[in-house]
Amino acid sequence: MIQSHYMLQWTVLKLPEAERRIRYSQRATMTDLINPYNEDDRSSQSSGSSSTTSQTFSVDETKDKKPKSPRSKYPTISPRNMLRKLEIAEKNVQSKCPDEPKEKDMKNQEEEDKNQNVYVVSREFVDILSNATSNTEDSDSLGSDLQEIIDSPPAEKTNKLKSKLKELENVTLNIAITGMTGAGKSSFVNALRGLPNDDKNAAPTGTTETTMKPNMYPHPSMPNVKIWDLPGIGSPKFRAKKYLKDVNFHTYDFFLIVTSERFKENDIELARAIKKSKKAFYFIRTKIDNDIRAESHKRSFDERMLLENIREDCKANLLRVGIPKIFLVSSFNLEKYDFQKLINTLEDELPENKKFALIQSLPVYSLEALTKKKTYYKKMIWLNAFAAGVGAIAPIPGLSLACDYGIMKKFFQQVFTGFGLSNQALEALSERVNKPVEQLKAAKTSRFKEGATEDIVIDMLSKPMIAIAKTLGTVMALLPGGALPAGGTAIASVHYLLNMGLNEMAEDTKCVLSVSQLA
Ligand SMILES: Nc1nc2c(ncn2[C@@H]2O[C@H](COP(=O)(O)OP(=O)(O)OP(=O)(O)O)[C@@H](O)[C@H]2O)c(=O)[nH]1
Ligand SMILES: [Mg+2]
Repeated sequence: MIQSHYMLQWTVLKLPEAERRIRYSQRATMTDLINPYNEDDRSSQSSGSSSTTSQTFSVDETKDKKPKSPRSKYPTISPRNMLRKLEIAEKNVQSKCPDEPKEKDMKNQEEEDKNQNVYVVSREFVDILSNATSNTEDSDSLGSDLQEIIDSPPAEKTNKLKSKLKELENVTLNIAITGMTGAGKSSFVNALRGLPNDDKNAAPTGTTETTMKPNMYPHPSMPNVKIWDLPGIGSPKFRAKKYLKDVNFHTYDFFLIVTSERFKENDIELARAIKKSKKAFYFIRTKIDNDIRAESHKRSFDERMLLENIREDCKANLLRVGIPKIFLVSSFNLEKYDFQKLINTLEDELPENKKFALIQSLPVYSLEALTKKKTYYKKMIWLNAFAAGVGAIAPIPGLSLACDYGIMKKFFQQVFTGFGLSNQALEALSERVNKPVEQLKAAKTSRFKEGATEDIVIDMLSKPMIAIAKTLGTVMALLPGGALPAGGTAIASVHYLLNMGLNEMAEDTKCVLSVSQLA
């Protein structure tokens, strides 16, 4: 007993020295250090201790084995033997440490290459989590919400995830379009909704039409995004304060003040009143295509200069409003001029949930718009994957994964409409870009070309590709923080499949844009 106590003390004292020597060789791991003490126990050890390191300590130790004290799990090993082991370990380490790559490293590399997807996704996961934890002030961010959900008790997780998804789906965004009579307000409303002016659901436009009261136009696929076509402000007796009261200004998240010429006194009046009521506003100089057309016959025509002149002219008119945000647009060509700049500005200034709604609701008019949308859907994938995986329903015979595939189907349908791949959206696009709709439809070649159906989801879940997806679960389960709850494999697999579907539909959209000559 006295001897074993002495040994214990020796070991404790000697460990830092052992660690120093082995670490000095820059090769050994903590498992290497632990193993010599655990050899007796290895069979009963948990899988946490790696057997690959055993060769480092290959000396036969049987003669050093002594019965362990029943009260202590500490090793009983003589100091002499301990040093011998360390010397051998160091020799082994040095002889195995030449600069050229080792077989094991190459294998690891191969494995890493093979699972490149896995690592990319893992990094993305870590990013989301670190954003979530570093950005605690931004209570609106999806990241921190997701973190909070991950941390909540298992029984609450599914409901919280589903309600977060619902919240994102139901978030309301009210956009007010105002400006002079005939400025192009209703046409801009239609453009934002991805509808041509002559669509049966479009806001009425034309030189004789006049919008007399606020008209609400829900977005065709996101009814909670509401675009309000406000009455014109052309009357000489215009009173901005009364106008704002009449149109119930509280309703709107921000105002877009549209003009097709110079901004006039009424525009300035209105902007100042909006500012006083603490709402955001942006100036839209529309019908830019008309200006370009009118000037393009001149020999000195320079489009960039013309746009710059219009911008400067607008600024000069709006000096009394401070530093105005002005965007030059054409409702018939959103892919041109400043429309994307307007969206980027709104994206910067809107709260997280609202910008989600805005980006999702916009028509895909260019590659840039597609990329932006795809980025938002990628963020949504985490939430959907967690919701589908954590709330796993009972396994379905024939499917290699138990998950709530209804959530997957809904996500795919959202992406399908969001990317403008539906027949209705392609018909509208065909009219705008003057290409036969059949040609646009033929550009879609993915499994989603006819729509995101339940059969596709079930088919995806039945394929052996799930095996690859499952490795994701393994890798992600190793991530620090233990953030993956039970069901991690399902979450990772669903994530993998949602990502795959999103990429396929993005490819289809690229092809449609290309046929439409928008990309
Ligand atoms: N070329 C071109 N024409 C446009 C654009 N926007 C609107 N127009 C045309 O301008 C005219 C008036 O457009 P509307 O959208 O009806 O204008 P409004 O501001 O809603 O008019 P009121 O409701 O009467 O105040 C229509 O003939 C539109 O086709 C544009 O960006 N480019
Ligand atoms: Mg109108």
